[in-house]
Amino acid sequence: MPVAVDGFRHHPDHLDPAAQQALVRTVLTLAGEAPFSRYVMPGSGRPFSIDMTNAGPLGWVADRSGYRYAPAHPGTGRPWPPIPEALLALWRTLTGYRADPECCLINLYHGAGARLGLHRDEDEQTFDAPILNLSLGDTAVFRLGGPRRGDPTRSFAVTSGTAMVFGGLSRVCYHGIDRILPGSSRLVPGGGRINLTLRRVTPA
Ligand code: MD3
Ligand code: FE
Repeated sequence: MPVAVDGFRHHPDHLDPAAQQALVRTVLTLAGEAPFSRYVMPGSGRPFSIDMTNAGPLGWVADRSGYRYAPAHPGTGRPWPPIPEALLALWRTLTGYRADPECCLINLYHGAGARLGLHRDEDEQTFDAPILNLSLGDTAVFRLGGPRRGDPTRSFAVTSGTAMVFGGLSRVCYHGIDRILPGSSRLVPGGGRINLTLRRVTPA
């Protein structure tokens, strides 16, 4: 356990190589239906350095007017594809939460410049449910702080096949991805890292 924060659980190698490969294929199939987008940040309009898409009844989207959950893909206008069964099974096992997630955000990190600044996940209507996070492909340097922006932070490497559960206090902690170690895995075709973030959006 590299970091002790209440409610945080870290499971390196939770997914074996065959399960990781199957999940990558599932995600790429899903992205055929709901293509990756490069969102821009509200206000500044600066693009994120990662590509995103979603599965589930509610997808997380960003544009100049803000961050929100939407029932349809902003580009195609079609509903997001359902969250794959394999991911629902992992959610049930690892979180034990009484209701299924409503959003599976899929982040694709490509190349050395891809990062995600320190932030909190706070666009949800409830923080009662934990967040389940799965990493596939290149190793990421993950940073975890406390519930306030100025709190001290720790960084640690997150490798392919890792599952992390953010419940309790950790649910409201600042976190981000400092950088990706390019070429550290051959799992994702063309290189890079895929992160799956499963969230409950509305109260169960
Ligand atoms: C800690 N994604 O999509 S995952 C995100 O790997 C996001 O792509 C990063 O942060 C990624 O919002 C980091 C780890 C993560 C996700 C949710 C959390 C850490 C969290 C919620 C609360 C505390
Ligand atoms: Fe986050």
